[in-house]
Amino acid sequence: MEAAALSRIGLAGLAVMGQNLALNVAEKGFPISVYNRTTSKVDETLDRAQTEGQLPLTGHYTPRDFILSIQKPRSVIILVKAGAPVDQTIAALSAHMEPGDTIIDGGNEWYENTERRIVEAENKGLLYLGMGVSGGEEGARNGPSLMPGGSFQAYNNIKDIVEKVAAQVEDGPCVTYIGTGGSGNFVKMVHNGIEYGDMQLISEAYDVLKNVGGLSNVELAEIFDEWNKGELESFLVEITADIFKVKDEHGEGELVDKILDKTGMKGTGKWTVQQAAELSVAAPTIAASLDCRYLSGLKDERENAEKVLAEAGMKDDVASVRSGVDKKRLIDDVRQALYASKICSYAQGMNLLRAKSVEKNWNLNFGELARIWKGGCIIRAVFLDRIKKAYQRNPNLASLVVDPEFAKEMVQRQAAWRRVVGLAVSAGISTPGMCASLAYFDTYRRGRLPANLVQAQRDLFGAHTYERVDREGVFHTEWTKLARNKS
Ligand code: 2AM
Repeated sequence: MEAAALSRIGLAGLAVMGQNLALNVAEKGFPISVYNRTTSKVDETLDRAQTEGQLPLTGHYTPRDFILSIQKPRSVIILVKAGAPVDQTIAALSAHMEPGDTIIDGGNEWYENTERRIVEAENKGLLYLGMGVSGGEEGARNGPSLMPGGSFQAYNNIKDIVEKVAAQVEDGPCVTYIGTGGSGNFVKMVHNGIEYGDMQLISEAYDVLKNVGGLSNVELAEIFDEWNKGELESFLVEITADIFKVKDEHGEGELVDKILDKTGMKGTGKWTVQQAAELSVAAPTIAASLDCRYLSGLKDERENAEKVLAEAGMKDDVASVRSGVDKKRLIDDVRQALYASKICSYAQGMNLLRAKSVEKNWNLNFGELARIWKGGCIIRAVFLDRIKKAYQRNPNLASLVVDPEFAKEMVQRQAAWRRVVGLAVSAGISTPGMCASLAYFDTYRRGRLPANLVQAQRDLFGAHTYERVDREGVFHTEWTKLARNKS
């Protein structure tokens, strides 16, 4: 093959994300080679490249032909299922690669797998990136948010490509070099955890508006459309408005009411909560959203519990709470509660990232992370620009909650937030995400907590000792003796 015919980059793994990302790369003017274990997907992608604008994309049917069709130093993106398939694909492709070539895993991979593969690649002289890709099918095709971590040299080799392929916002492309090791995968994992939180909080806003406010789907669509013009403007709020508008083709009313209330998941939310626990970082809103997915899965048990508790005398208080509610005020309160809850959820996600960054020496730039999430990805939102600015004002910000701008916003919204949570509690409508965020806020902002009592208990039964507020040192007290033998 002549040198001129070589592709600039390759992509292996042509499921939905792979096909769309490959077409995106080609459309941005970078000739790309594609490969898939099952060759029919290569042909499918070739067909799409033709019909979607005669894009510069060539299909290859063996790992060898695929690799040899790429110009050196080669960069190859892999988009296959996380775990063993990535190792198998790397083995098949790297057999034909040469020192200086780069492997880029674009899957939702566990960051430690990436760190292992970085070492394995290094042993062969290969460079490696673990690159988080967010934005689903549409984002992959038209502009995702990209989170590449690993070899800086490897990043520089593809910088011009990823900067064109990524979503574009007013302050640049939604991609940046995240850091060394598995940082790209880790950041993508926390992004997904934050996404769980956002979706949970929106579903709670829906639940309260629907059941406490009595809003119809038509009204909900209007409210979410309106919210999408203000501080809550975001992809998730926008698509939520659309969801309420879709009629059920099999019957009366809207499709949303016919969907089984059991949430699926692929694991990144669980990893986020596990990592939070490992690093001793509180992430209650994200944990609540994960717990809610687990509980949603117990559909039969929940239906049974509803019945058993009704028989035991449980009353439905929704109607009585609803009768006392000013609908207009509730809608405005829920908007504020959602916003304040989101700030706390993002504060948790960012603080988890900071803890990991310190542990791994990744030197993460939180303002940049907020910036590359402004476009392309599922959590894209206008509000991320405010987070970016908060970290630009103070890169060592202890928590978003104490950024002067966000602090003001929290104070302005807290009365509405408390009203919503209070109403939901009295109506028996569970709002675990909003409650978790509010409790996080109220715990974090209090200079004195009842942890003194917990320390006393620990010292009483386990001689774990305690410190005092008024003098230096470590103390132990014979609590029981002093309490019971007063004389
Ligand atoms: P396939 O089309 O040959 O199944 C999502 O499943 C993508 O991952 C598909 O492109 C799939 O290829 C690929 N994939 C899954 N397991 C794989 C493996 N062990 N080796 C190579 N590709 C794999």
